[in-house]
Amino acid sequence: MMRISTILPIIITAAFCAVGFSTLLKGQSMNITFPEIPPSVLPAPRMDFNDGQDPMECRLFRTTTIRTQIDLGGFWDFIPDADDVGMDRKYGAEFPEPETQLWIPGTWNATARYWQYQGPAWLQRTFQVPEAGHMRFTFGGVFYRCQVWLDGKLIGENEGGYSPFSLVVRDISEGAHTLTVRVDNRLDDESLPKDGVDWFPYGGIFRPVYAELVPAVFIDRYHVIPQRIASKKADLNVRVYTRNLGDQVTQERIEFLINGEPVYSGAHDIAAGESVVEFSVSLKRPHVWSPADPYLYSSRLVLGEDDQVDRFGLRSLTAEGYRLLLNGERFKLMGANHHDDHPDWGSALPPHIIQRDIEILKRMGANAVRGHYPPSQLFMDFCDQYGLFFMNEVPSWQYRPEQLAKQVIKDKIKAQYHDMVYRDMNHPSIFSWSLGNEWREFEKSYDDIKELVDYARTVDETHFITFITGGAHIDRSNALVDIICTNWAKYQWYWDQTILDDEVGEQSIAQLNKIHESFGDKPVILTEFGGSGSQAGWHNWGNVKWSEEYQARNVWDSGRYGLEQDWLSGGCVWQFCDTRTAHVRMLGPRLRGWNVKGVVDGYRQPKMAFYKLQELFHSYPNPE
Ligand code: ADA
Repeated sequence: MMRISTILPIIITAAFCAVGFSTLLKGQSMNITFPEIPPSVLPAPRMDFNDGQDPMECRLFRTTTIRTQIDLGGFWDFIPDADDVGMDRKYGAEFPEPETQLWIPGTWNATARYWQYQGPAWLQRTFQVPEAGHMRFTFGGVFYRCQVWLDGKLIGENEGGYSPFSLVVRDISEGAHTLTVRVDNRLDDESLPKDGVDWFPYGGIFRPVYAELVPAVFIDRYHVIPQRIASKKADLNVRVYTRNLGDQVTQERIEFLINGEPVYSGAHDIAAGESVVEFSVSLKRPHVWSPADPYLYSSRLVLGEDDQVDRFGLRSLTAEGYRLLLNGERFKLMGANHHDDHPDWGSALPPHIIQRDIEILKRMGANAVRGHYPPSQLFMDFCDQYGLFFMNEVPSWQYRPEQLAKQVIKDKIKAQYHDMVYRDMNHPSIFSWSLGNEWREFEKSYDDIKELVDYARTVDETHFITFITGGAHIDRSNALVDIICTNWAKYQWYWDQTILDDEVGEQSIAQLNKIHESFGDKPVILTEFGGSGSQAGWHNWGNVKWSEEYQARNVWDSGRYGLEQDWLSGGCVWQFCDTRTAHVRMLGPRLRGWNVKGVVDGYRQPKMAFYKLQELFHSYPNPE
């Protein structure tokens, strides 16, 4: 038994501790505040007319009320093919003994076993078709090259990881079928993105995959394109992309509904193969979309025996000299660069992680996000719904002039650009389309850039078209685009003696100001600002490289400069969260093989820079 003389000191110490601790808690006055997420987005607005759940979790709403849909997500048999023998051995028809099962949507690079694997791999699953008919298979994103077999027969292939692709199979029978996919995540000098890109080339079927029974004449997609938005009326053009599997023109009735109300009905000839049908509608007293009031319209298009549901929003984004106007009012963009990346999920971000990222961005005070490639459609739906603009881009990242001069690369840029616009036209959150990022010595590539911009203008002229330059470098190619986008930081990161040096800061500012001197009539956006890495939790008194202090200071000084200049229309911090980077970047400026320039870490815990950015963004309110 313990004697009282022994336990008394313990009791006294414990009592002191308790009193001391509670006093400490009471007296605690931390300066960190947590601004609430704007009330307009909590809870997420419900839509009156198309709230049905998407069974594939591909969208925030159900995209059809007619088609039978089959979710092809789940466990697929998996085998890597490091010796690349699967084609010769006809794995498409005779799948070998699998090594394991992989959860789809998912990437093998997020599993312990295949963490580093880059090469071809094979996946297979069976599924049931409830009734015979024409079947359309849609893959939301397969990185990077793939071939697809149905019941041992090759039905199609695709290159480029970030846009969906569909394959149609006629007259599929009722019952069990097998889908086999070969995926290869090796990149090279002519891939898009190229080998050595500064993010991880996660391999796999990493976005939702599903099948649908479609009639012989069906809707591939439709775009609602605002022509004129005034306070009393908005004029809209509806463009329907149709597929007719027969070989004759057929006549079909088209009905169009907005918020459940029929607004158009007409008969249209639908040509065999792929074709486009257009009609116009108008809307009284339009409710415009903005980050402060992200109002969405619901719509449904019926074509004969098929239908599709989608949302759209109405907003006008224009430039008046260097000023950006959103719905006629001055607007500054404040955001973060976002990669599809998470230590546990890799590039296959599940819906709840996407939603949380969006809520963290809103809490930060952001009204925009930028990506190096199109994110998932679910991400875009969340941007629409929560009120975040998205600066969309194709992953033509840091090509050298010799690469940009190659027709094969330009054609891939054009193809991915087309697919990006085709998928995302209806999202009011789309701010701009970018043809690429930080092309090297891009002044040598004028003719190639002109070819790409000319192409982009044939695809869509209703959004800003741009490309992004590094380090505030500009030349005559910038005159070709609608807004000038540059990546810039006040202090350097890649220099040996990385320091927060005033002289260095003044030089960077002088370089940045040259943009306004040369292109005073165009809006300028800092597409990446403040990029500095920090090891989460590492602090010191000296503002030393890799410390949270260094990062916070560069983010604050670069961002504040950007927001204070009347001629600058805002920017996006580089970057939202820490991200894994390509194998070739394991050493040198990448800590543990990660690009640690996130203002939150990989698991989304805040660093000092997050709070500084939050303070900055919340002190520059945009008009409600
Ligand atoms: C550039 C590039 C980013 C990233 C960044 C960095 O700004 O656009 O993708 O590589 O540099 O971290 O250095």
